[in-house]
Amino acid sequence: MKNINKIIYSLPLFLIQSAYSKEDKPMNIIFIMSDDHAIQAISAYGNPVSKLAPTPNIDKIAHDGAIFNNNYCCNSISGPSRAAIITGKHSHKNGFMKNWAKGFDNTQQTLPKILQKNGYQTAIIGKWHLVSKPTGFDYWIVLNDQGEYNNPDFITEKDTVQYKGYVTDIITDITKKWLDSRDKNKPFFLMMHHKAVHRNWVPAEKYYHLYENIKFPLPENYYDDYTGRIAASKQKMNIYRDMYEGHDLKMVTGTNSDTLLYDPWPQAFMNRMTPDEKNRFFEAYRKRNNDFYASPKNEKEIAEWKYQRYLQDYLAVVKSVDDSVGEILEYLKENGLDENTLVVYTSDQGFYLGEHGWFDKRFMYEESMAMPMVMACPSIIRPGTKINQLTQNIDFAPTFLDLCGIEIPADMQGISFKPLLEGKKVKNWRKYLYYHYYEFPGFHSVRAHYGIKGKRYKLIHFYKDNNWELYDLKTDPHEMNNIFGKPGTEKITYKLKTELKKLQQTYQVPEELCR
Ligand code: SGN
Ligand code: CA
Repeated sequence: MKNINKIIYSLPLFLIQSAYSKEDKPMNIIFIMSDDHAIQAISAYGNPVSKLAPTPNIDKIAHDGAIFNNNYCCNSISGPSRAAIITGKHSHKNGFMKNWAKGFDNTQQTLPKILQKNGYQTAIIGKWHLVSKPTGFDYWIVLNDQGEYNNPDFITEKDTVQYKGYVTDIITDITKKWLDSRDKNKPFFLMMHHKAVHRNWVPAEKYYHLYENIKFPLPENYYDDYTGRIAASKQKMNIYRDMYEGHDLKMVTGTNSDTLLYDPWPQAFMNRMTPDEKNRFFEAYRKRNNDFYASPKNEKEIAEWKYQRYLQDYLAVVKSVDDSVGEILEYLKENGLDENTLVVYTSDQGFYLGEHGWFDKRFMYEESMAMPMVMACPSIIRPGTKINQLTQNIDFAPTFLDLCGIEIPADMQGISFKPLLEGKKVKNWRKYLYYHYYEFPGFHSVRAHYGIKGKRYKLIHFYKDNNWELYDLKTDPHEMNNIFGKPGTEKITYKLKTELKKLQQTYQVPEELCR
């Protein structure tokens, strides 16, 4: 197949088409990625929270295809995860290590560029977040930085245009229009990147009330005191301490007030709404906001009230993303594209929904390092496939190339998991993943760290302060008990440190980035 592709893509298009037998028809890929969508908020993963706020369309992909149960990012933050996805390389290799970095070097080799060279039509619609201009795409229309929920701006090669409406719906509409107008003689690779579910979690108007009466279960470690975990004790991503009451929690100054409490970025929120939209927004939250002021509350009650408000909004935002996935699946079916298109749903990283008392991500702990991922394609994936091996975002690019029958460049660091999708047994699949977070100082004050993750144990090094953490995920799945240095852990610590060194050598992590 590799060689066939090399030959046929150097032929004129009409010859390419006739050269493929029906089975050999090149695969299309729709890569749907949202932002900050936690595994806990996807019902296919079965978490109690998601049972109260199900995602039937994302679940349908899992049901018809594969669900990844051990899929992780290499650096839990937006730009770096996106750069790892399109390059198949760890952050230090693709150069985009922090959101606050200078722009992504867009002259380097990327997945869309390789696909484009091999006859694919490529497009990106939605969040880009790599600062420099998207390259390797025949069509691109991207949000400005994080983008806005209401009446958002979109940037194209030519100009910046404000669209009317709710960002998730707009991205879906633009996607369907592009699918309609694309060159139907070519296979396509489409990246559809939602702004949702990113902070500050503004639901679509039709969903303002969706979960207002639902009480979500409080994580058992909501009141974590971070004993034995120094970096965790120094973060600034606590729901009850660090969330902005106006901007994030939509709290107002008093009974019947239409003035938000602290909102440092009105330009990205309130100022995007028309006066009528603003009125409807405050009306929708009025009863709940008045109820808050109706009786005095102690600290604990406020902390739990904030948790509920956060989840109600977050999950209402998820609902629109799930609707969007449903629309795309429907579109593929109606247009006969469902058999030969790989549909992927994932998120740029995981997210905290109150575990450890947190929102946001960045830490190598499970909730933020894990990325949800489901994918379907009837011609290659059996319904109900479960992938339990350790996979990582650096694997996506090599896997997609492999699925398209295109040679994987030797300098990509990820591994193709195509055989796993096909249900094949793979001997010697990797046992450990490498992780490295760099953005400190930065938002939420998470110290830089690197580490190694196996299925059972995780070793983390906060290298600036030389603090180590070790977790046994089997006995301590919520990573509350740092056992580094405890009697009985000598052997596993030695083993993990040795494997960690090996990974740093294999991936060629420069020493100066580890101190
Ligand atoms: C914004 C958010 C932060 C978030 C970063 C990075 N603040 O700065 O809470 O950690 O983005 O997120 S906000 O109030 O402006 O939304 S990322 O997903 O893009 O990496
Ligand atoms: Ca993100």
